[in-house]
Amino acid sequence: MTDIPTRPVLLTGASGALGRQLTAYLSARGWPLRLTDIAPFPTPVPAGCTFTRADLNDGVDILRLAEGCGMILHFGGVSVERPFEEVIGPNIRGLYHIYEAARREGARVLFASSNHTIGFHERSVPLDDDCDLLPDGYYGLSKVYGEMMGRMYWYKHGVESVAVRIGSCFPEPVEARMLSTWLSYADLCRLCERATLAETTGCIVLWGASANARTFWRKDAREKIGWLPQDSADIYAGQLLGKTSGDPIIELYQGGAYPRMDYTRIAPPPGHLFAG
Ligand code: 15L
Repeated sequence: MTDIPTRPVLLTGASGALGRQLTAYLSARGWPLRLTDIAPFPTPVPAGCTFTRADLNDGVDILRLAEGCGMILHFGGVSVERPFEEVIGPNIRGLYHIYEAARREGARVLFASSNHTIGFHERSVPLDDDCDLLPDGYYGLSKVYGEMMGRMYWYKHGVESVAVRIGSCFPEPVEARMLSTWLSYADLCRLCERATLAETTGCIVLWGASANARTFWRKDAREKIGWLPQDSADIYAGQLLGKTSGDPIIELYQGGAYPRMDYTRIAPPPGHLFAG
């Protein structure tokens, strides 16, 4: 395995927080990056990379950008809970454009999925990658759609996908829940590097979290790409363990504040710990 992909890598969402981290890490290693985002790239574009402003809704632009690429790191789209009408364009139609481009180019996709695909699972129950999908809002639902789109393109067209259910990818964890869900920037960058360089991946799901002792998540397909997280939220436990919300719904579910947004039930369904 070489350390530099032979074909260009398309990175969507390049101007966002995670996109900028990936750009810095991969361009420093001499990777041929094609960057794109609907927003301008906020700093000078690194040598060896190109940046093109594009809307994921524009299928022609996305197909053109992906020409000749062997990998699409798909971080573009809406990345937090938003009303349905705002999510549908970038995260549903845009995703179709990404997978069509991958099919035409014979490219692999790394899909930035989210823990909000499973946000209505209780924190007390550890999950494997094949758990029931329980999205906690329209954003999480769009990520479920993305994972299913990857499966369909794998079975129908042989397009490889690595769906990463990202926990909380920030410079450092800032509240107690993130002692379970935190993913360091460095672990994310190494994961994307491994997912791109791996000989084959098939269609797999990974939990995007660092090596946190308090994790909610267990088995996944990380051995397929040879990735192991090297960082851990554990060193922040002393300062964060007491930093909880005080809201029983937020504290019950893995998705934290997302299940609580626009929540209109009087109590959780029967069987959930909180009930009764
Ligand atoms: C996500 O999917 C979001 O993109 C991020 O902003 C955080 O809210 C994260 O999940 C989380 O659950 O902490």
